[in-house]
Amino acid sequence: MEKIIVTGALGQIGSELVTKLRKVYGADHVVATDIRKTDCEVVQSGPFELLDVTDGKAMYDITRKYDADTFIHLAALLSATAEAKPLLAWNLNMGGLVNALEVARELRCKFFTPSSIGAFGPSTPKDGTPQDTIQRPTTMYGVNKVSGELLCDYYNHKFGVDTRGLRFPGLISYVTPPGGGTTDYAVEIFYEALKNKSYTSYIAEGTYMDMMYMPDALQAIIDLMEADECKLKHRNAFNVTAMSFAPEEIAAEIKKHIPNFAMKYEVDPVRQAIAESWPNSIDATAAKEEWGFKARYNLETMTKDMLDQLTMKIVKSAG
Ligand code: AKB
Repeated sequence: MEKIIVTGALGQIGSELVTKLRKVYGADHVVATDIRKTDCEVVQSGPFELLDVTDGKAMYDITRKYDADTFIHLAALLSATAEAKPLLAWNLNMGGLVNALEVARELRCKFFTPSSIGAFGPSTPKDGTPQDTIQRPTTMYGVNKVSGELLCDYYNHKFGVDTRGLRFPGLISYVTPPGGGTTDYAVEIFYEALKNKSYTSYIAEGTYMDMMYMPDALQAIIDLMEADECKLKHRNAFNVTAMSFAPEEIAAEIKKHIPNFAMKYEVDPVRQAIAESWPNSIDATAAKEEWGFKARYNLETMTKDMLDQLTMKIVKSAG
């Protein structure tokens, strides 16, 4: 990867990925793009361009202007927002993806886009969900993700584009909050625990979902993109996970650090239904075997680091 374009660069993954890629590959080698521009590190620390991913010509022009050889396409609506605005989700998630794949085909870029545990549905085996299994999601987000996985495979076998992807679980991070996802509770809980010593979960007790701490997710993207192509049997949409927990388990872990932390439940039926349609835990054997995927953080180490980092962030912003 010499010159990398990132779409959705101010989102939850993008804002940390751009910073990490600039450290590894050099600030001038990573072009951040987003539909909005704010006064943040990503905008200030290297090249930045405004880009609406539904505008294929603008996307092509920017990629050509910087002579990029790698395209990382992150811009997308998450599951809960996509369920509230299904047509917008189809147009943005699929329109943006096909534009990005076309740019990668025309300009011969290596390509990455994330899939999700949302690509599975109620008829998928729930525990230890295999890499290759039934994918009949019942959400618009899931329909977008399965279609996206297939489209990336198609661009690879039809046009030879070097497409790669990961099925991300819920991502937990302290830099940029997620927005409109089903797994967002696992991030919100930390902010509320530090601020109010309590959290009201919109996901019910006993609902298990896979999760991963952002540093592991960023390393997984780089490792997959740097992996030897000959070793990849799956190429797109590798299952990756670091932990699986239910709301009461993350609450118990937080309580070890904040003993008077209290958890309440007010279940949101829409997000609960989405969560129940997803696996309890997925199997990442293919990613481990084909390109050496390894997660460093588990529930215990992630919780400690999140609380430490957020505490520092709060102290900094207060001072
Ligand atoms: C969401 O909750 O929509 C995302 C995801 C698991 O893809 N975090």
